[in-house]
Order: sequence, then C-alpha cells, then structure tokens
Amino acid sequence: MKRQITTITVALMLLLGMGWSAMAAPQPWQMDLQPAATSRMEQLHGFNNYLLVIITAISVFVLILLLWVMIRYNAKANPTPSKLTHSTLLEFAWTIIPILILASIAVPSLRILYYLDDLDPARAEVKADLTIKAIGNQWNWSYEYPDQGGFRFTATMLEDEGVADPGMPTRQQVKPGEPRLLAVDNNIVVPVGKVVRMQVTASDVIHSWAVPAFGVKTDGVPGRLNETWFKVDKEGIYYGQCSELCGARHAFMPIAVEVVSEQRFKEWVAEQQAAAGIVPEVSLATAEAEGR
Ligand SMILES: [Cu+2]
Repeated sequence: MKRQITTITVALMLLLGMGWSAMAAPQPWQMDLQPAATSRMEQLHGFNNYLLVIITAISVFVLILLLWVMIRYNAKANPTPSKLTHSTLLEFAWTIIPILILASIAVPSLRILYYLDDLDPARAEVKADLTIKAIGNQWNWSYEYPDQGGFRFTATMLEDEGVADPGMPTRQQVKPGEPRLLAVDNNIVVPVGKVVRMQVTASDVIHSWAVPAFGVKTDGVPGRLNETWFKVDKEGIYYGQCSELCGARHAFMPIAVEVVSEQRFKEWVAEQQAAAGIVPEVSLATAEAEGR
C-alpha cells in the first residue's frame, strides 16, 4: 500500500513537473508541446489547445450517442423498432453543424499560416534584423551569415562519451550537461528580441530545419531557397532536429540555436569574422553617424 502511494506520488510529481519545467529540448515523459519561446509558437500552442477542446467535445458527444443507442434502443429495451427512415431536420443539422465546426477550425488555422509566412518589410513587427542561411547536408548543417560579412561554419552533432563512430570523422564529445543527440560543435548564435530571417536550402537531398520551441519547420530543398522567420524572447539554447527523412544518419544532424544578448552577439560576430579573416564592413548608416 505504502509503495503504491509512493508510486502515485512520483507519477503526479512527474506530471506536474512536465508542465512547469521550461526547457528548450524534449524531456523524458514529456506529454505536451515544448514551451513556446516565440510568438509563433505561442499562437501554435493556442491553436493546439483550441483543437483539443473541439476534439474532446466531439469524442464525448459521439460516445454519449453510442451509449444512448446501446442502452435505450437495444432489442430488449425497445422490442418494436421505429419505422422512421427520414428526417429532414436531422439531416439538415448534421450537415450544417459539421460545416460550422470546420469553418471555426479553418479560419484561425489560415490566420496562423499567414502569420508564420509573413516576413513583410512593411510590417514593423516582422521586419528582419538579421539573415541566416541554413544549408542541409548529409548529415550536418552549414550556416552562413550573409549580412555579417558572410562567414560560414558547419554544425555537426557531438558524439557520445567514449563512443567513436567509425563512419564519421573524429568529432568532439558531449560535455556533462549537454543533451546527447542534440548538442553540436558549433551553435548558431542569434540576438534576443530580434527578428531573424531564416533561409533554408540543401546541398544534396531534402532536409528540414526545425526548432520546436520556435514553431519553425522549413524544408531545405536543393536548388530552392525557402524562407521563414522567428523572434526569440528569452535567452538560452534551443534544440531542434532535421525533420525530413534524409538518409541513414537523418537522426544525427541536430540543430542548436544559442540566443544571447545583443552585446554578446556582436562579440561573437567579431570573433567569427576574425577567425574567417573578414574585415568588418562599416555600414553606411554607422559611417554617416560617425561623420566619415
Ligand atoms: Cu534529415
């Protein structure tokens, strides 16, 4: 009995803990979506919850109808069945009501879809501050920062401690505290609170650049440049994975996005430019402001 109570308590704590822990990577026994780090994901969360209410109401309604028919209209309870074959009112109702339900799903769904796609320069809230290009390769991601001098690097998954993968060149191993199968050698770094224009393509087969906490999932198609955007409200490291089956090591090309302060981002850009031997360009606006 005591053991049972302990098990139930642990299960309850796990369930409650899932709702509370704000992690940017999937957690063991996680039931819900990852906590939202962007306005995009907040909207997707809202839509998901809204659908859950509709789905639950329909399921409960159908269950009640089934039980009602089984109990009230079985051969024993209802020996002389009704001869009714037709009911205009009923047919009208079961056509119109589903149409209304579908419309109430379609309208918010399309509104979110347009919002996710909306990188309109005329709208201040989704005007891009920074562009990053992600290129999917079998099996890692290359990144370019075209408006920061054009430096580029490749992000490859870190290996498990003590496990050398014979199929891949020797790489760094995960450090304690880093999530295995998600941590990479070179995180992409973005400033907090800035709109990032994410361009996604691929060099060989179709990949997909996806970070659940951002509500971003964009296919990388060879020969095609797809575009999406996100603005992260909280600093931290956010993990994602390639989400389009791309070959044997598809599960081993994760994505790690480090969201930092604007100051730290500038320092990081300067480090990357120095490493790549890029002379930082002075933008026209800065030059004018400094009277050059
Ligand atoms: Cu893949």
